Parts: sequence; C-alpha cells; structure tokens
Amino acid sequence: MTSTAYLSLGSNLDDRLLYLREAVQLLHGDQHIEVSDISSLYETDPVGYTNQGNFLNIVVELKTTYTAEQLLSVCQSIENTLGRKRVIRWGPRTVDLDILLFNHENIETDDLSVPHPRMHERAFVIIPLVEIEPNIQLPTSGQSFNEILERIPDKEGVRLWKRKNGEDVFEHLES
Ligand code: GSY
Repeated sequence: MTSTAYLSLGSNLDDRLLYLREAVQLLHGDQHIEVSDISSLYETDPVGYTNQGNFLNIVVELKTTYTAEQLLSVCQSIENTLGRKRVIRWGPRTVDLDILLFNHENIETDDLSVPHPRMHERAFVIIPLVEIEPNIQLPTSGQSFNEILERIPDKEGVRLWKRKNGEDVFEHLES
C-alpha cells in the first residue's frame, strides 16, 4: 500500500541549504520513498530556544510504502548520517526531519505522535505546508490548514528565502 506523508525539514547550522538538499536526496534515494513535492525555502526565526541562528525550513510531500514507524526510523537515520548534534535540547541542528502527517491517520506510540503535536502552532510548518497542499485538513479536528494559518501568530518570523519555480520538484534546492 502506498501512503502519503508530509515532513518538515529544518537546518540552522553551517551550509543549511546543503543539509536540506542532502536530506531530500537521501529520502528520494530510498527505494520505498518518492519525494513528490517540495515547498519553497523559508528563512525562519528560531522557535522555542531563541538564542540560536535562523533556520531554513521546507515541507516535503512524499509517497511511501513504509509504515509511519519505518519512515520515522529512516528520518532518524538521515539525521544521524548528516551529523545532527543534540548538544542543547531544542538547540542548533544540522538537520531535523519531523513527520507531520501520515495519510489521515492518528498515530500515538511511545516514539511517534502523528499529526505532529505542535505543528498547528508553528508558522514555519504551516506556511510551507499550505503552499504545497492548500486543501488538507488536520485529521484530529477536521480543521483546514488554511483556517489554522489565518490564526497562527508569528507569521512575520517566516520569510520566503527561495521561491519554488516550475515543475521540477528539486530545482529550487540546487544552488
Ligand atoms: O522542530 C524542528 C526544529 N526547530 C525549528 C525549526 O525547524 N525552525 C524554527 N524556526 N524553529 C525551530 N525550533 C526548533 S526546535
């Protein structure tokens, strides 16, 4: 069975675009994953621990034959491959991959909560998500992400950094 998932990717260390590009390439290079859409790139003020550099954030849509748990394990392995350091909780990271949505499923295990429990309050997630998929709804409440976007604070902390152009899914990640 093929599932549709949305992931949030963020980087705020070293060459941020390179880390995002490599993470997307590693996802797409997996034989069970096809990256089917990528949002524009956004530069975003840090949320949570604010004494750190700005992030580059994107949201990607993918088709996968993995389960959500298997996809989580792939995401963690990509974070490790790209050298994510967890020196400070919520602090700077080479790359972070979070599963936002997996089909319309509600998943609650020891390791995984889907929909991502904080996604509806994070403009750096909702703005790129609505850009690539304006019509989806939050499975838990049925609320549309467009409605969530209208009410979300701190939208000015999310600035377009490189616009997605054209049909080629990967083009705007090239430097
Ligand atoms: O949860 C993802 C890592 N992260 C981010 C992020 O990706 N972007 C912004 N703007 N702030 C963040 N705080 C954390 S933690």
